[in-house]
Amino acid sequence: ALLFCPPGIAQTALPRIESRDGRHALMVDGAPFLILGGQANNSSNYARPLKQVWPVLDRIGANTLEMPVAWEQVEPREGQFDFSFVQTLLDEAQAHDRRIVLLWFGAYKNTGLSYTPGWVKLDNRRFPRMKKPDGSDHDVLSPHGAATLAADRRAFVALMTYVRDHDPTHRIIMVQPENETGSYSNPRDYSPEAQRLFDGPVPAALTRALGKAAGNWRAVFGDRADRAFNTWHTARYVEALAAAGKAVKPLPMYVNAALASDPFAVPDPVKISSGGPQGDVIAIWKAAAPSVDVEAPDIYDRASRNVMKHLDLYTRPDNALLIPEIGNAREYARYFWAALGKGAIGFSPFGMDDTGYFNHPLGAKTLDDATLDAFAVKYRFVGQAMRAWAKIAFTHPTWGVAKPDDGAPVVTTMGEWTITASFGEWQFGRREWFAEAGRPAIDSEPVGGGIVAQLGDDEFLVAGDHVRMTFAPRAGGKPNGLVVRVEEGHFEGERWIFDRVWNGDQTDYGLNFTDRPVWLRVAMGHYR
Ligand code: N0T
Repeated sequence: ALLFCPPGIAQTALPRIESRDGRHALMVDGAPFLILGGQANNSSNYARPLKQVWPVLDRIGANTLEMPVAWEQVEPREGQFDFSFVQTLLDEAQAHDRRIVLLWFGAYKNTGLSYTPGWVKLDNRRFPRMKKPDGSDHDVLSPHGAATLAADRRAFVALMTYVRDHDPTHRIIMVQPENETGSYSNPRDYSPEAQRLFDGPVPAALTRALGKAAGNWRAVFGDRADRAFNTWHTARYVEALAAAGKAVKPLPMYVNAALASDPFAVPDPVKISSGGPQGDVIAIWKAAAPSVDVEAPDIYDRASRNVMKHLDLYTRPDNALLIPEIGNAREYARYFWAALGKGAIGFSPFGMDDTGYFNHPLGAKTLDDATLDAFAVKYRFVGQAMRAWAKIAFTHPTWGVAKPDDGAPVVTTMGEWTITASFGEWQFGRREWFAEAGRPAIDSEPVGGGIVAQLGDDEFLVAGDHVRMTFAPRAGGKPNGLVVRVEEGHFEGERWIFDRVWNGDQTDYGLNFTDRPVWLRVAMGHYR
């Protein structure tokens, strides 16, 4: 349909998020894509350390690099822009055949202003910090600072303009404006100007979106008012960047959250990064920031119950699940399967480079082989079928599982069939038959997980590692259900290639996925 396409100019489709029937896909080059990502360390955004990033991405089989670009880096003097690092990044991403997710470290970086240029840091009159209740400065910029927003937005628009003009093939597939917005210790700005806003009415767009009656912030939100207020205004600030950036080049944009320590509780507004897009305030972000496509969790909590709850909170008909950061320690890798089963469009451990920095205890103590392999085995396996899985997950019911901390089996029902994932099993028989053999070593390891896609009423695609998947008729369902056939195969592009039939020891005691993931197609049926 592009009639006057100048020769040599690639007319590839823009990346975008597509949503249908409550499922989502990140479309890249016109088809569903799964980010098998790695995020570089915070200070790796310069040409020299970038050389230490690619070998780690190669090692784990990542297809995408998440890389910061800092405001201080591109606008060291006001109005003078230098995008040479962005060009280096584009050139090297091309050479290494990787996609890029660009992280804009602007006014907010883990809430603080450390990535702003010196001329911003040093001018508190023009770029005011938040005030604490006692009137003293808090080291987070106020989202009400009009000059801050204007300057931050101008730099972000300059970045997006550079991207528009220098990345015609869309190697950069997503953009994250700011990083972990909000404010720790001080739930909102208590300056007189902010106080005036706080005493005024909640914007109708917000009360309408939440189905609440009109009123001022305290009246509408009670003791959650300070955080709700800062959430709205922080989201509006980010919306201004995202909208202006998209007007230049409409790439998908997402925001990341420093999460609540207990996703089941009402967060303490003083302890949480108040204002950020945590799971309990996604609706405020959606109402305030329509140009932001996705709210996303940064997972640095090892407790399986909490991780699964965070994943649930961000999996919504109006929000694609994306894990832009997760600790790079080995025990986090199994959540890859859980995320994929929830239809995730991307997954990315943090700190994936060879600069020698480790954010332990958040992530790994060191990137030794066992740590890297925990991610690499999964990425290489799914990577080989990436386009096939991304399309299947966009168009079919899926389920994923990761070994819970207590090692207990996890069960679901899909149509007529109950699927049980159990962990720490031998590949033969039931563990309890072989008490004298002790327990398999993996029984005490934080490994194991898998994914299931329901391809038809009685047909499933299954994969995983260190897990036993058992398919059985659901209780109270149609009688005489059984496993008819289990095929192992692989994908060439989107096409299924049959390799062998599993039977006998391989199927008598469930489908035992070992340290080597495989794709299985399971046909179930009912005999008459
Ligand atoms: C993350 C990363 C980087 C007591 C931490 C996590 C990244 C940022 N922040 O390495 O700084 O840029 O998005 C904050 C998690 C706080 C947990 C505190 C537990």
